[in-house]
Amino acid sequence: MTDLFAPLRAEKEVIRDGVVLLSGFADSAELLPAIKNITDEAPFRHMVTPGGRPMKVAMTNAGSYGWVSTPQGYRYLPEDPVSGAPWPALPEVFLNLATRAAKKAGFGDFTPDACLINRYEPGTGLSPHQDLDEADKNWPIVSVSLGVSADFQLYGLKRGGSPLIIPLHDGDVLVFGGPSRLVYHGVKPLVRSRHPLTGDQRFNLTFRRAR
Ligand code: MD6
Ligand code: FE
Repeated sequence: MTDLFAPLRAEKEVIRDGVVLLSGFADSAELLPAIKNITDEAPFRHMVTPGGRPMKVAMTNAGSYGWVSTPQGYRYLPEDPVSGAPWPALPEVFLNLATRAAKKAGFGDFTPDACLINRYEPGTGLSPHQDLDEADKNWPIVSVSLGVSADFQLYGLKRGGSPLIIPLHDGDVLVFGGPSRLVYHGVKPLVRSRHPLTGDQRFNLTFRRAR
């Protein structure tokens, strides 16, 4: 069938040097069953921050390494500390998507070894942070939004200031790298709404090269 909206959809938008938005690049109907398989093995959990508080965003991981927050700090671990087992492998649909997105965004060959999976409920946001726990910051991060839409906050390389707001919808892919790899960013608290495949929830996948 002809996609009547194809000419209207921004294929690739350079938001700023190193931040590229690929609108509608990912297919949630294909990715959500893979998330279900992963979370059957490694369920979502509310990790505890170094400050001692449970995070509002529920998280889990797939890949050779998984990002964890503990009272002792943030790090990448090859095993899920809850089960002691290795994190579930990156499914082919994940790998394929992350590699194609990085290439399309202009970052060349990218093979992630880690995928952090975030789950947001209405009212849940993520406070501004930098992603600093990966060994080599020359690799980009590929971020995939699924389900309910959210407002992404893009700051600069220093804390503070007023952010650029990027509305992220189901299937949007944001690629972050180069001179913007270390910018501060966050997610505004999720506004209650419904998506046919995720109900009132938003999922986010961030593909990284941890090691
Ligand atoms: C989210 N994303 O969209 C949270 N980090 O739910 C992130 O924290 C993030 O989107 C690094 C690079 C891209 C991101
Ligand atoms: Fe982040």
